[in-house]
Amino acid sequence: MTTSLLVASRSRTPLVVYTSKTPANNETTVQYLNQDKLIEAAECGYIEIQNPAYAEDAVRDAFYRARRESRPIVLCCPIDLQNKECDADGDDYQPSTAMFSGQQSIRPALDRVRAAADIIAKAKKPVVLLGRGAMTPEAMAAAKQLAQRIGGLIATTLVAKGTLADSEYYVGVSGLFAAREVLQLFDEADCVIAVGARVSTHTIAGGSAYPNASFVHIDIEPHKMMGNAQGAHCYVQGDAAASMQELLEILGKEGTNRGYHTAEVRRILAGAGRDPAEYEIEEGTVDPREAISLLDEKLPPEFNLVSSGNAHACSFRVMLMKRRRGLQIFCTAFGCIGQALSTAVGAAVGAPGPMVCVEGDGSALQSIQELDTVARLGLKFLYVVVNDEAYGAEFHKLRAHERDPQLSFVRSPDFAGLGRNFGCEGRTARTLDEFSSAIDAFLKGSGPMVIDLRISRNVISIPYRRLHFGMDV
Ligand SMILES: Cc1ncc(C[n+]2csc(CCOP(=O)(O)OP(=O)(O)O)c2C)c(N)n1
Repeated sequence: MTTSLLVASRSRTPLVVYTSKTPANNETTVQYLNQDKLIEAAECGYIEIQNPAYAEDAVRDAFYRARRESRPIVLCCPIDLQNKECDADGDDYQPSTAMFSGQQSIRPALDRVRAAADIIAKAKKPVVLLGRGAMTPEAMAAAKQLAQRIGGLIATTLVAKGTLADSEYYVGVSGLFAAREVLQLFDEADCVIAVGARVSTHTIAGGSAYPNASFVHIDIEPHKMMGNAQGAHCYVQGDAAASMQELLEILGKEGTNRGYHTAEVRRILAGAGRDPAEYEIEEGTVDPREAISLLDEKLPPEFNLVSSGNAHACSFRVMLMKRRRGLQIFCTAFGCIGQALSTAVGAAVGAPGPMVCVEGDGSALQSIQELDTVARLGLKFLYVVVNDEAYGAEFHKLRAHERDPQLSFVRSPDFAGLGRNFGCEGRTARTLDEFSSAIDAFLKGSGPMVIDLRISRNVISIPYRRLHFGMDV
């Protein structure tokens, strides 16, 4: 629970969590906890109702602050207060939405936009790098226009993966997860326009991506350092859409530079990301690369997808699930595992359309009980457990450091059986055919399904080969 609070806070999720606490001045009671300290450490806000007359305002305040601060606010009504009379009956309650219609879009300062436009106008090979702050329809429309105008490649951060994926110059996630051919294109870049992105060390591959580029960094927050501990050549503080629209105004409609928009780049991108490495696939398991590509092909693009983003097998999903999706969430915040299933349940309730959630077996065991909610709500929900019967990330790291990899083995329960016991349909897939027919059955049905996908431990993902085995792939 505390991990999830921190994850929600780092993900900047507006959320109100209702809780209580043991009676005041009784620290010997068995359930006593210094919870304000815990909540503070989890980087959330805390509101405690100490007077019943304040209860109604406290509720509104909690929602107001959650929306304005874009993080979880824990609202606590202590147990000894719950027996007291509250004068408010809720009839006159005004929700915080009546008082706060959301933040206005902040226009950037003109001198900064001009300085940015100067850099961009000189660029021959620009890359437009989009983060989560550039995922509104207005920002996406402006980014598309900007990339079109300047001949830019479109790359994203991990959490913004899939943004403008329909563009023929979309190259996927920037950094460690990028295909080799894409990294080679980045070597030629002379300008990166990062919008609504932190430009973390992951996004710039520890500083090795874009060796020759000037950075224009556009973000709503005051100046931020990038992952290489450098400030951008030009930092523009402003709303993503508004700043790109201003840039387009200054740059004008026409340009002579084609940048990356050539037949040769399209040819490179069409063949990018193939992994020719061969591995022995153990009996009763599948090659995760083939299975994930199959899943990507079979799922209709409007289906929503939630996936863990930190373990080993997630690298296959990030690199090989290429099609556009409805809602797409990669749970990477705080670098922790075990958050995808619960996140997907919330997202499935909030977002229209079927939900697909993909995570590893180690992660699945941290929150498998959430399947109860999935079954109870009768959601059209596919939970794919990518099962290598190990903490795969640890397995490969132990091998890379020539330590005993068996320490990472986790004997797997029967996830399909667990799914059935929770009230979902359950299938085990040990071959691609079994996986394919399980997905077909899910697509035809209307309820939830768990697929226990047994994958080979021998296949090492490209990011892990790069990062832990020092391979130039
Ligand atoms: C909450 C939490 N516990 C432990 C870790 C360390 N850790 C990172 S990846 C990983 C293995 C995850 O195994 P699994 O979910 O089966 O995915 P795989 O790596 O096999 O694809 C572990 C234990 C972590 N990041 N977060």
